[in-house]
Amino acid sequence: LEEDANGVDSASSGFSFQNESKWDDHSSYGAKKTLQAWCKLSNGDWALGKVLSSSGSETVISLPQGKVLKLRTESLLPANPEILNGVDDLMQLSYLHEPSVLYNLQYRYDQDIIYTKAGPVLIAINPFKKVQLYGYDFIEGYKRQKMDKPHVYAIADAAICEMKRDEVNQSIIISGESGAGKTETAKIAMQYLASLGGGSGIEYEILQTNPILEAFGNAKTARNNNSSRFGKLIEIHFGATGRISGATIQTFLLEKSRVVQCADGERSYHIFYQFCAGAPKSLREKLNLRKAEYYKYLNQSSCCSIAGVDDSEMFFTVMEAMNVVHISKEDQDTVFAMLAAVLWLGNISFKVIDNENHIEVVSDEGANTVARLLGCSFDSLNMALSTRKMTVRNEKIVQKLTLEQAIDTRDALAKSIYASLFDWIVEQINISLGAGKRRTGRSISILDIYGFESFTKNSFEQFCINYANERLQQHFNRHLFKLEQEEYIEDGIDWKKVHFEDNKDCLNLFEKKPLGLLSLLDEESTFPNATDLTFATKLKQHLDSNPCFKGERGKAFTVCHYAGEVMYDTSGFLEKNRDLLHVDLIQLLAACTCNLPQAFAAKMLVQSDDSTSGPFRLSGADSQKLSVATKFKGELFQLMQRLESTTPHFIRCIKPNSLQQPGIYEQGLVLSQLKCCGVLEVVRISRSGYPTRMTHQKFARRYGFLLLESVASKDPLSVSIAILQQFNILPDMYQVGYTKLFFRTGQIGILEDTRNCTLHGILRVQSCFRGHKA
Ligand code: AOV
Ligand code: MG
Repeated sequence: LEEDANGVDSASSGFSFQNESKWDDHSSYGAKKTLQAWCKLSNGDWALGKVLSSSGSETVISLPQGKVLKLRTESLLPANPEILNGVDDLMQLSYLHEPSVLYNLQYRYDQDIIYTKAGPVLIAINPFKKVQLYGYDFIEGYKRQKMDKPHVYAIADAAICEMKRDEVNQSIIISGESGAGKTETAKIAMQYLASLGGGSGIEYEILQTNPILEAFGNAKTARNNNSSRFGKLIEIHFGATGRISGATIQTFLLEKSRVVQCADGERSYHIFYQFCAGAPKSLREKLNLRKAEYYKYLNQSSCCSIAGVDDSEMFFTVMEAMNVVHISKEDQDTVFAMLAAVLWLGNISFKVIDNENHIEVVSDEGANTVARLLGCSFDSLNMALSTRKMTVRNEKIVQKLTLEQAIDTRDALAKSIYASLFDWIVEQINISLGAGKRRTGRSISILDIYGFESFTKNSFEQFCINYANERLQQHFNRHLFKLEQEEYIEDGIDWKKVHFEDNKDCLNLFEKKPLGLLSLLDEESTFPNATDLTFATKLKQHLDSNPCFKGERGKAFTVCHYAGEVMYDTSGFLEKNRDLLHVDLIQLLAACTCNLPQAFAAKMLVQSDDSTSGPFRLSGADSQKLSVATKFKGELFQLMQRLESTTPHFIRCIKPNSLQQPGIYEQGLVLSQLKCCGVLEVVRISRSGYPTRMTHQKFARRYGFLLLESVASKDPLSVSIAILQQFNILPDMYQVGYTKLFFRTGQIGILEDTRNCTLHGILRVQSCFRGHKA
């Protein structure tokens, strides 16, 4: 059946696609009278029924379980003929509407065919199990173009071909909500690119960055057992010969709050558990390492293991990978010492020393181990965690900290050590991948960021993650809807605009100055007396009239994202946005005898220096730097600019159920994801659109010599029209614009074939002739 279906394309199947209304969402069964029809059940799901009888306004259908229903004819949607079951590309469906798309994807999913094309976009449905679609044979199949079914490999291959053909950098942009399969898909694409080889093992090195970055940057969340908590762009460079010459990895905003706190049932970063479970005895003794359950930062969420995951085995995989990317044994030991220091920081305890709740650090195993691992004395650690040096009216004073302040200070230190460690590792990887070298060739970038998130409680992290997804959605819209349609309109062809959900209003809500979410957040962050509540109130004051914003009671507000509404709790927003590490702590790190803390401190000082000209300044504080949100926004803008200079290839990952289980296909969940990324609209534009286009000049030059009769007027347009007529290209198959000719899929093929045959013919005659003369 699969085979049959692929042989059918919409132009030749007898379901000619010139009749626009038949793939209109609203074209009801009534006008079509197909043998089967879709009806919506009371639970919102769609069911396929056999039509028993139809009398104008009422239709009787029988459903699979033997149920017979009498329904209003206009409530039914026509079903596709069975020959179209499970087509490779949704473009081939005669009736394009919600149930037909859902059914087609499910039909394939049930047979473990997880990839389907939606015009130019690849849809990937997470199988939540091993599927036999990868590995050497498949890679070779796609490389030799022997396989042509939709696949990540096919996308990667297209990127390679277009990079070579057009000499333009390419990007593979992977999106989808949390747990949809972006990271796995990115790895599959990398696997294909790596198979091109590069010499001296560079391709293997590139693949081995994955286990390292996942260990340090992924964690179990309520949505995904292996959720990325950072964004990643990997740019793979190719030399003149088409082989891999190196790579650069750029990461975006790691969720560092997770190091000190995570929700029930979630975990901190994988590496902590892997380390506790897998470190060899000598290392355990040296670092005074215990089981994960012993550490407060790890045991607070009552979840230290993941079903089916062997943390201790993973530790060896990560160590091996670190060797591959040339992180020396010595450096690895320092990395582990930093991890242990972070864990022991969480176990530091304080004792209250007066009736004003001032504290000092207890000199126990926790504090002494931290001091030893960082390379500082207990006394300096105690000073840094229990006091704060300040300048008040030109006088230096030492302020004692309360228990609450001390805990915050300790946690801030743990977070900044971990985040610095993460950045340091990425830096080492980049050095090893030759990121610093001058590049001459082209590149393919793969983007894998954290997916859209909506939990019961959403904080600053979700705010940033969802903002990033909003930006990415804009890029997707721009390329698939806006630019495409603008080109048609600019060139004056007859085009009925396809509507799409533009998310620019929501982006505006975030980015508008001075009254957008980010600006208001920054402004509030500069007031020392501001609180999370005053911030929420301020948002309500200024944004309540914005249709994408809803004020909520207390410290909350709601944003209407392209992927759904999310209510944010402003608790901690200001603190996390300021992200100030007090100089006392930077000085503590700088004075450590261990080289990594020193390096971290040096970097922090440079960063706060760099950004003195930035818009963010916390009055009264002795350091100034960009706020987290503003810095993130800048990074996203840069990312978008970089992507704009590439030819994009889009992959949309879809999560079939919220249970992370194989074989379960929840229609409602899939539908909402298809809707928010505009899959139906993409298919509609591609199907009615004109993917091939050529200027009049180029067209006349390329095919003009095929004309049998000479044309009276030699201008390119007249020549072009004459060619179209001679080849009998049907008027529905092309349009003539002011500067270009636009063709439907496949139309230019006839001309190209004739051209090639003719050229070859001419060449043969010429060589014959030359042979004769000789
Ligand atoms: P994400 O990257 O989109 O979420 P992942 O790529 O981590 O999602 O996928 C989640 C899980 O789904 C993986 O750990 C696998 O178990 C499974 N999975 C996904 N794709 C495949 C596949 N092609 N074959 C087999 N299993 C798969 V997040 O990072 O949370 O947004 O922030
Ligand atoms: Mg991921």
